[in-house]
Amino acid sequence: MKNILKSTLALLSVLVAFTSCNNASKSNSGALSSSAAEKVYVAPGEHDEFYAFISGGFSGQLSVYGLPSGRLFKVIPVFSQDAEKAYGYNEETKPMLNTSHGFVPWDDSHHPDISQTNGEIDGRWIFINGNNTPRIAKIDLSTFETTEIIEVPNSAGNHSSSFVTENSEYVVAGTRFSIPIPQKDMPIKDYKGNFKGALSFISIDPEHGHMDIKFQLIMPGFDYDLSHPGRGKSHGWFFFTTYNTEEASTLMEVNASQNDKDFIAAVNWKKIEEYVNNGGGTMMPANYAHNVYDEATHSATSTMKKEVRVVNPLDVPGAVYFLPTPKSPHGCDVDPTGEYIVGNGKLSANLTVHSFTKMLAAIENNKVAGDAYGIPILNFEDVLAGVVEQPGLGPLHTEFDGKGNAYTTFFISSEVVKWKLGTWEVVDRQPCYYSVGHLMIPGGNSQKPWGKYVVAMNKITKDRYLPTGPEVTQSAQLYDISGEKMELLLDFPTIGEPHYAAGCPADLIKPRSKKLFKLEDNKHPYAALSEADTKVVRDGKTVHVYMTTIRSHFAPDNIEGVKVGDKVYFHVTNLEQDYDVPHGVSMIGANTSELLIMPGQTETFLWEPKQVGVWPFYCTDFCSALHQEMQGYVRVSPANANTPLKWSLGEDIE
Ligand code: K7E
Ligand code: CUA
Repeated sequence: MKNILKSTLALLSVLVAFTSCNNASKSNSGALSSSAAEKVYVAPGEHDEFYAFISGGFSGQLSVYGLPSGRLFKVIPVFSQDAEKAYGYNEETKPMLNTSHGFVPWDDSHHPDISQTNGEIDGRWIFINGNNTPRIAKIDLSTFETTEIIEVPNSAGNHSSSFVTENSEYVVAGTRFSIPIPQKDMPIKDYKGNFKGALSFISIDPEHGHMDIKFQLIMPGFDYDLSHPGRGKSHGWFFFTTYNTEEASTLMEVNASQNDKDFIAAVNWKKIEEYVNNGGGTMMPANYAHNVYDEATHSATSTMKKEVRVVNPLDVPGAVYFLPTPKSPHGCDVDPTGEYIVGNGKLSANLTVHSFTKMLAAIENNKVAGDAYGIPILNFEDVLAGVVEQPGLGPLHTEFDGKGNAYTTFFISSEVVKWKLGTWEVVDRQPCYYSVGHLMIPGGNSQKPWGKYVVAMNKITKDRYLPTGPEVTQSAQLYDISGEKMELLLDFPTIGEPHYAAGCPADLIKPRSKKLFKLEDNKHPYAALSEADTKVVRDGKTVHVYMTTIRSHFAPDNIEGVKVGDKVYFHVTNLEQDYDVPHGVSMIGANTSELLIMPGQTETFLWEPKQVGVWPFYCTDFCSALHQEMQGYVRVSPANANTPLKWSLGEDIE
């Protein structure tokens, strides 16, 4: 058995190599027609039709592109420090990266998902998961800034996340790795039966989007890989793929690939919500960070939360079922009607599609095939809607165009395959260059996809771009799917490894995009709202500089009386009230990044001068014709000097 599996895996790797070469030779003849070039051409000064938010994978960030052009507009810092925008470096945003493990300035971000109203994308917020130190972040799509991060306790490898229900009631986090709950010192070999997997339902406040863990469902110790919400008729349910139902803890590529079928866990969250609202579940001690950025103070605060509500699925009969699904399924995708649940079995020859209606009937008729740790397992045949026969090798993810078609990526055979819901026939296939992971149709996780384009996100690019040393770019590919046949239009490089993406028409976001922060709304405790308010204040060895910027000077621009060993905080307010006029500031020898301050905003960096002298600072963002004159000096005296504290602008310090 094990040997057979090993040879299967070996064969699969050969196939990867084969298909890649095969594709490479095709790619030369794959030169695009001029009509393809026209379809992606967005003339200078024109706007793209869609936003695409592509996860940064191991960069920990989220990048913003236009479709169809593939142009990169912004990298939004989320889980990783970003010196360009001072995120995680300035005093205001450092608390965003606080966790129960302390300051964690990196994560692995996989699945962005946009908020919804009535099953349609509403363009208010976008959520994304941190996979490594389990977290979910919320980005405000009026500022394109990360405004909230919540850590997920009892979790490890927050992978089946962060998908949003159709009225943004919940954003969901499911653990990839099961662990002891609560954590404790125990032998790894005792995994089976003792480790557990938490599925977390995090409520979203409809007005402000604030996140709060409503409950965690403590499930058997499988790996919960991906998930999607029910919608329409299946609204109120959530579906999670599992693998490693073998509950192995070593040599997983073999030991977690033994069972012919793993499960999709179907969770009736409405039922559990009702149970919890009636006082069900138990509060369990926990320790997790909740970090919130306040737009009025332009500052984040981090609060450690000390308990979480956990629910044992056996206490809520009828709330959780297992649907047998071949074989180590990865993607768990629900079609726009909410009827079909696609389990993308990585090691399965066929693609399995479950029927929500049949699932309800099986539950109704109490047709149960067995149980796993007391959770009922339904019969495979009772819930099966159909199979797509041998569509390709290594299915990962499926999206829908809203016109009755599904599109599945195949990692090993490196292609996107289009098939029909209901008849399960394959109608088209197009190669990917190479080894595609996720794909994205704008509005994909909703009742209303915009089935004009699909973006395939590829793991390997090899010969597609100019070489850049051993590390070559990851890449996305854009296909036109408006016709019967898919047409490859464009390759474009991505930041980090693109996993999932989310997209929507630009018109949903553009009109709400903020142009500046109003100075009169600035409640930062160290703001200087005019040049008259600027000052330098000493408090022991700490010095606070209340500084302003406006084209083209700092106030003050000469400071004396700072000493070696001081902690100097520069609190810099940008007095500009015009669109697109940030100023930057940096100080020689500061052990942190520059600041990039938006109009009306205040940001702070810390400088600890170590050397006596007269040291310059300057504006880092080219803001006017006299940007190069936007500079100043700080005089640093010895630690025991008596130089009086003074500051000025436009006059000599006396
Ligand atoms: Cu398939 Cu993390 Cu969604 Cu990558 S995962 S591909
Ligand atoms: Cu301010 Cu350059």
